[in-house]
Amino acid sequence: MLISTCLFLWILSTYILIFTATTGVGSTSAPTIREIISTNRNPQIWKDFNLCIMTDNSQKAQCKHCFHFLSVGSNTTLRNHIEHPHCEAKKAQKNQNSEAGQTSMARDGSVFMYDPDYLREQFAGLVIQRALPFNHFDHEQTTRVFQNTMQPRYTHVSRSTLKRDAMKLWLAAKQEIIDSFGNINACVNLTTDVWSAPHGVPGSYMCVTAHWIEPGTWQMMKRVISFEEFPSPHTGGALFKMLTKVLTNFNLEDKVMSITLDNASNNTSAMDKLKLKYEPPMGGRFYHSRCVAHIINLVVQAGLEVPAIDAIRESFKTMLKDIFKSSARTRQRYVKICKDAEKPCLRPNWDVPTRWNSTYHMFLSGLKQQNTLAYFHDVLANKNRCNHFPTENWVIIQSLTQLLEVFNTATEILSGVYYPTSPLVLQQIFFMSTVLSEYELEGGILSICSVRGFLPKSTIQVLQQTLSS
Ligand SMILES: *C1O[C@H](CO)[C@@H](O)[C@H](O)[C@H]1NC(C)=O
Ligand SMILES: *[C@@H]1O[C@H](CO)[C@@H](O)[C@H](O)[C@H]1NC(C)=O
Ligand SMILES: *[C@@H]1O[C@H](CO)[C@@H](O)[C@H](O)[C@H]1NC(C)=O
Ligand SMILES: *[C@@H]1O[C@H](CO)[C@@H](O)[C@H](O)[C@H]1NC(C)=O
Ligand SMILES: *[C@@H]1O[C@H](CO)[C@@H](O)[C@H](O)[C@H]1NC(C)=O
Ligand SMILES: *[C@@H]1O[C@H](CO)[C@@H](O)[C@H](O)[C@H]1NC(C)=O
Repeated sequence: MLISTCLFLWILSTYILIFTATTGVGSTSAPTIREIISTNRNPQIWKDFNLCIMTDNSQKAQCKHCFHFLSVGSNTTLRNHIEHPHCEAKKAQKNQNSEAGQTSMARDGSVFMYDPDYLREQFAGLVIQRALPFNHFDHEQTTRVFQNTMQPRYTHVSRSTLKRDAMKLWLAAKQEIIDSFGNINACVNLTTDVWSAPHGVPGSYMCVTAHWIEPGTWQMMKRVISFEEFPSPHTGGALFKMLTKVLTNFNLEDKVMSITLDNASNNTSAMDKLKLKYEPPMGGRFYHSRCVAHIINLVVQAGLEVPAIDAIRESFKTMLKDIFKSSARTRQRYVKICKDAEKPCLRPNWDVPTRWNSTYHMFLSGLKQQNTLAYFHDVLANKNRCNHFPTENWVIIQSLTQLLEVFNTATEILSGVYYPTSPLVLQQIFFMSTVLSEYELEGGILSICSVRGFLPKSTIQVLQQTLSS
């Protein structure tokens, strides 16, 4: 009883809110309610209506369920509104053939209908989009809160139900893509790579992304169409089988213009097999694209492995470790120095071997606090707590970071997802090779530690080869 009273109050307050909203907004030409007056007209009819005096002094009947205004003149109209029914709220109640009071107003004044199936679909969508666990709603307390405060007819949504709903949504979305590929009159480009799960989780997965230009709108579209376990060994044959499966399942066998992947021999053999099977357009000239970002990555990795550069990186890392990783007290002293000087105190981005951009970001965050780092490290070194970090290393790192910046920018631009990247490749390669040539000509700062040939001429040629392949 208490619950239904609360619910009633809640619905009532919603009504009042909406009511004030609608009357408050009434600056348009339509008259709004000025006063609700009592009436002793035919109570059989008027139990469902309020008799209202409007701002233009006319009288209107307002339906208590759907808030529509009707003329007071016709008893039949009023009766039909409720009994026939024309009233949306009454209709909804009838469709649900349930106890009265289950429909209410939505915030925009339309009729709100509680639909458990719709709710579960929304839950599934929420769980997918926000990457929530399937058991997110699977707790009796959640159920109780929902039932007591929002919807008494809410039923418990268990983990298995939610999983089933999510799978249903996924299948429907997949089918939609498959159907649209069936009808599309355009070429589709695929991008694929193999992804290893983070440590602790076994297995590796292959992800395939599709890009195409939607013929009607000229919009570039992007969909991840496959994310499947791809156990090693990642041989060319296995890769070929996986890709064939994806192409067949997605109606794409005669529509693929180009497939982009890392430049590796396994990938190449798989591409050759696919070419034989599908005889792609343009004699397959564009069928196998080698990922430029991956090649840039290889180039920079090779550059960073040059012993002199590696030594600089290691000494920089050691310097950071002296400050941030030797002891908590040392770190706190450093933080205090930064605070007193009103300078940024950034935690270093430690580099990881597989991502050269982590080295770039480590240098970058270090350079942002160069003065404080250099000062404090000198203090430590003067107390013989660590070795001196040579001042010229800072200069080299500055120069190196500038050089890496152009590669980082190119990688970011060419890794774009929502715009075509192939028209940008030439431009970015031009930027990179220009900067490299400048460094080579100047000899510049890098020659201090005799790292001339940091990136040999051949590297530039490799970059330029990408264009022709
Ligand atoms: C292509 O080869 C590279 C390097 O061997 C590998 O990392 C990548 O995952 C391969 N791509 C596919 C789609 O198998
Ligand atoms: C509507 O019903 C009331 C009471 O039954 C009656 O007095 C009134 O004349 C009716 N109005 C019309 C338009 O029929
Ligand atoms: C598809 O690939 C072709 C050939 O590599 C390229 O010219 C085109 O821009 C690509 N289209 C999209 C939408 O990525
Ligand atoms: C390439 O294929 C060979 C087997 O043919 C496999 O041992 C190797 O791991 C594969 N390389 C990559 C990078 O997947
Ligand atoms: C480094 O590059 C990877 C992709 O190669 C990217 O996902 C990551 O966000 C980059 N790191 C930073 C700090 O920009
Ligand atoms: C791609 O790989 C092949 C062999 O795996 C190599 O000969 C070729 O130079 C590479 N191309 C680029 C642009 O790196």
